[in-house]
Amino acid sequence: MGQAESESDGLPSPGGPSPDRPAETDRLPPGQRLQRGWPVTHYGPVPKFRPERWEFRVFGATADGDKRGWSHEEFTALGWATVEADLHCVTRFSVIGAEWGGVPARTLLGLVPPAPSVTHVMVWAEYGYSANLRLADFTAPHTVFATHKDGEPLTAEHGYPVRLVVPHLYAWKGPKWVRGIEYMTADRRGFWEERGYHNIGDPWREQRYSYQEEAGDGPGL
Ligand SMILES: Nc1nc2c(c(=O)[nH]1)N[C@H]1C(S)=C(S)[C@@H](COP(=O)(O)O)O[C@H]1N2
Ligand SMILES: [Mo]
Repeated sequence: MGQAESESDGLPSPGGPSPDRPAETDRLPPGQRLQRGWPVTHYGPVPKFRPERWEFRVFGATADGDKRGWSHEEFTALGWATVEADLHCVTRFSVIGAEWGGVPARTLLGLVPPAPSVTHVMVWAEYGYSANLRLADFTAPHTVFATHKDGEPLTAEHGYPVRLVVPHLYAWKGPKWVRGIEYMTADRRGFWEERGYHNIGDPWREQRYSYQEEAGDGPGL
């Protein structure tokens, strides 16, 4: 789980931009290093995409109490946008400067409004992987259900057909192979949040592990 890992091996904190310090470095949160290329990181096997069985579901506390589902064809026809965003893995590498294309999370929220009492969203992926988000993290303008990166469709190992990108949180908060979202009226831990990782996961505050949580950061373990 990494609890034994040193908390003090971070890079010196970046100052302002300078000619001999590339802008990329200024975008590195504390304790992260710049990663060239794009490694594949996940737990478990890569699921096989079966379009005829695939559905993106919205359920839980919707405003009208109904569930909603989109086929792959329908999902890819929803309003599209591009977002420039970095990916910070809690294992300390960061991929800087990707252009993600897909459906902004707030677009989905507009299409299927949550009940007023909704405070959190659980994002569900294949094989039961999940990540919980505060509603404000979910509705942030750059939170996107990505189908493309740098103009190319995602590859299977990077989450095809749909993955979530939440640029301001550690990347485990962005499930690959997303299958649906659940509106919640109280917080509940997702897959890694139940297994020693921080309930919020802000890389700029180095919220890596659940033992760092303070009162109000998450439900009891
Ligand atoms: N379904 C699923 N999504 C996942 C994971 C996973 O194990 N399963 N791992 C997360 C973690 S820890 C990281 S760092 C990113 C890595 O994304 P990448 O493989 O596209 O770089 O995916 C995230 N999304
Ligand atoms: Mo990660």
